[in-house]
Amino acid sequence: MKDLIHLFTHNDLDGVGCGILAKLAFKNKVDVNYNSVGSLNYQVADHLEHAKVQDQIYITDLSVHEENAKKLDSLHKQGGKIQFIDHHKTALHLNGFPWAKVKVEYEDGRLTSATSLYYEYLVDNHFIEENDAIHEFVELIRQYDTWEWDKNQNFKAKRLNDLLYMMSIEEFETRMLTKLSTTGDFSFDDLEDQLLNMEEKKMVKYLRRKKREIIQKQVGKYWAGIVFAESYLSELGNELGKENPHLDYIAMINMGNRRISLRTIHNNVDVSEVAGKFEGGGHAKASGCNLTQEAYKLFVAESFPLEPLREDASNNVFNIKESPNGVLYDSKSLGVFFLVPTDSGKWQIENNEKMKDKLFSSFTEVEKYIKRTHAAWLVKDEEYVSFLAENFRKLRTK
Ligand SMILES: [Mn+2]
Repeated sequence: MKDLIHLFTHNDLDGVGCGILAKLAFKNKVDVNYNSVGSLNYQVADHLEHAKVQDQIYITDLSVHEENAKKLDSLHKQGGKIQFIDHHKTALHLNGFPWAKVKVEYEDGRLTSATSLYYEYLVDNHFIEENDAIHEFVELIRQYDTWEWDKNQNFKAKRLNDLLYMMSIEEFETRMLTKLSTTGDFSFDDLEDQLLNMEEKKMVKYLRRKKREIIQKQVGKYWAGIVFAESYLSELGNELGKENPHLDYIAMINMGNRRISLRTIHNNVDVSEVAGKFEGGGHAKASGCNLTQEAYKLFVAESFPLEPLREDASNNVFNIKESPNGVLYDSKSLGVFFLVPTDSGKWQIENNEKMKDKLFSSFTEVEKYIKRTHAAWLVKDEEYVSFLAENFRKLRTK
């Protein structure tokens, strides 16, 4: 009489959180099956072939297709114990079945996660004993899965996710089960802290290197920042996007698996639309697609002869963006650009001692123009100060 309880769940942090809670509650009576989005339906269908009516089946954090839903429903009608718990909008239609509970947000507006919903289910049914460590563990996962951690700058949630990806699911489970079985707060031990710190240092170095490799290129109607990368893609896409607001999106190309990851920080750009052109899709702000022949030509072959962008000077005190005293940029093609605000709040460009006629509605617009057309970069304070001194001297001797 083994494996009376079966849990089918996702293999990401939120799904693994459900697996850990199930093991805390049901100990060795539960068999946990971790799945990718693509493998869940296959695994569930396979299990239903020989499922016993007296067994309990849980499915969390991933949705079942119609055929499986029908099979689950008929098993349920025969007296089968089935509980489906999810928080994805795309699964809401399953709420029509008595065995499904899909909830996207709480009454107070906070977003749910599969782990938080499954925890509440286990508590309500007295399957698990509450403690502070479990409470915190569940909340960290909920914040990570819903991106609330980013708004709250809750790096403990981010570190919990990093830790999962640094080891096997089994090792992560074992570590978490030990922490959650003892009283006290949820915290990382010395070894975990060291591992996480080392990983963070590695990431910072990697991002610094990648920032020097970014190439800009117009692809269709959008300006893309192109970089070859295969690690820390979500952090890299976010940082490159923030540092290059003049680019519509960032394309991170992995030559090994022939995939492109697309990220944007702009609300008016939909990268799932771009991905759709290359056998891909996803969300408006984060998508992925294949490195098809056409994508290879546009993103790789045509960008190969182009030089990487120069980085803007950091740590400036005087030559800073939107400065009312003017902002100085340099470029390989046309030399220095001095961006100056006009009395009416618009911006103008001085290049080679000549003021251009064109007026730009904002600093963002004028910077976008010189960066896109001349790959200009913000110069260091020293150059800015000597530029201003030189201009002042010229004015006096006129
Ligand atoms: Mn989830």
